[in-house]
Amino acid sequence: MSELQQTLVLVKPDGVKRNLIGEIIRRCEAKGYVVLDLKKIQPSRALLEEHYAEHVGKPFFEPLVEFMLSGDVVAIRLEGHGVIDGFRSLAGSTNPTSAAPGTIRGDLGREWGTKVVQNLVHGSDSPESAERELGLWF
Ligand code: IDP
Ligand code: MG
Repeated sequence: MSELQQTLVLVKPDGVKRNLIGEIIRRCEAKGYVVLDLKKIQPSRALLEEHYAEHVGKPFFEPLVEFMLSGDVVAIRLEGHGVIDGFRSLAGSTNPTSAAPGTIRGDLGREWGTKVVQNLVHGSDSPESAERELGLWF
């Protein structure tokens, strides 16, 4: 059985611009997870470079940071038993073209021909990432 956890969810600039903040939070709450804290911010480059440190040096790193700088982001502290894997499951796989229908990325996302894939949300991928990322954003 999974323990009570918190994870960092981000609604990326594409989700904010498309007015999908409510729909994304609705799916989290409908699943039974609890929004403990939430804020809409324009992140700094320094925060984004820390947040995405694992991707430094990859070809999509700079486009990813530029994309995340292109508008407001909503940061959510989400709580529930097993929420780290559970939110990743709600979000769907990274590429929205192949993400399963029923998921946030599968139902609401698509490719737009951009250098970095725009896929609406971020979710922490492990307890270590969740602790690190929540510390950065909150
Ligand atoms: P995740 O968001 O599903 O955890 P990561 O591998 O951590 O995926 O990548 C971070 C973000 O970088 C993705 O959500 C996506 O926006 C972008 N990205 C990842 N891999 C690629 C790629 O191969 N091409 C373009 N963009 C990518
Ligand atoms: Mg990731």
